[in-house]
Amino acid sequence: MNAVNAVMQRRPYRPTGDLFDGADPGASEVLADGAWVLRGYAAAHAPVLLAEIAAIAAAAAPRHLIVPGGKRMSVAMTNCGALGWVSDTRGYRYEPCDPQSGKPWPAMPASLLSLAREAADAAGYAGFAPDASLCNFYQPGARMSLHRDHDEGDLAAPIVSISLGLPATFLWGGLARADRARRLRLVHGDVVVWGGASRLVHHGVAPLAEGEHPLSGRWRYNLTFRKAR
Ligand code: MD6
Ligand code: FE
Repeated sequence: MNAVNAVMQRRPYRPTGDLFDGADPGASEVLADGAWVLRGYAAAHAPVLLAEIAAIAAAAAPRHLIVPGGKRMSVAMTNCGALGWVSDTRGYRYEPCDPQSGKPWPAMPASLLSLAREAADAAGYAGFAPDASLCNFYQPGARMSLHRDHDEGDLAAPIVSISLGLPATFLWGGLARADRARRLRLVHGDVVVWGGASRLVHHGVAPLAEGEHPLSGRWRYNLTFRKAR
């Protein structure tokens, strides 16, 4: 079954717009070949997800990593799962333990794992078994420059990305870094699934605008699930 049929069988397509911010769990949009935005897919689960994020942050504090060039990221990051993504002056990699504490990353909560699996399945990627979830914490002004996610051992697996809290402008580029990026608004509850022909597309996040979200205050959270090994 291809991705279009998988989504169509599960959820009838309905066009969306900002009117439906986080409130239309039935809608999905094709972003590119292999890439989907499932509008509002996680919205109903937000209270549980936010509680899990708080527990993860309590066990492994979000921190501003240093990129190999020496700059400090404006987004604070932590991880859950068997492996966690880290960066320092030596490079980017996945590590089984939090370098800050020496302890294993907190386990991936079952609620997060099952939601990520279901979203992947809805986009036509059955059997997604993530072993890493990067948890990103944005405050107004924080941004992520264009990058590709290519540190994972299994590039055949998709990435599932859940957005919560303040809205963001997602930058969706191309396979070449110089390709012009589209701007896409991601709001609370939106889930992006991408793999296949889009797996190595460049992407980023524009500086987060000031705002106040009823559930998260001045924060945007993003969880990305990957098969790192
Ligand atoms: C973010 N996300 O949305 C940053 N990467 O805060 C990512 O860098 C990302 O959303 C790969 C796949 C999905 C993503
Ligand atoms: Fe990324």
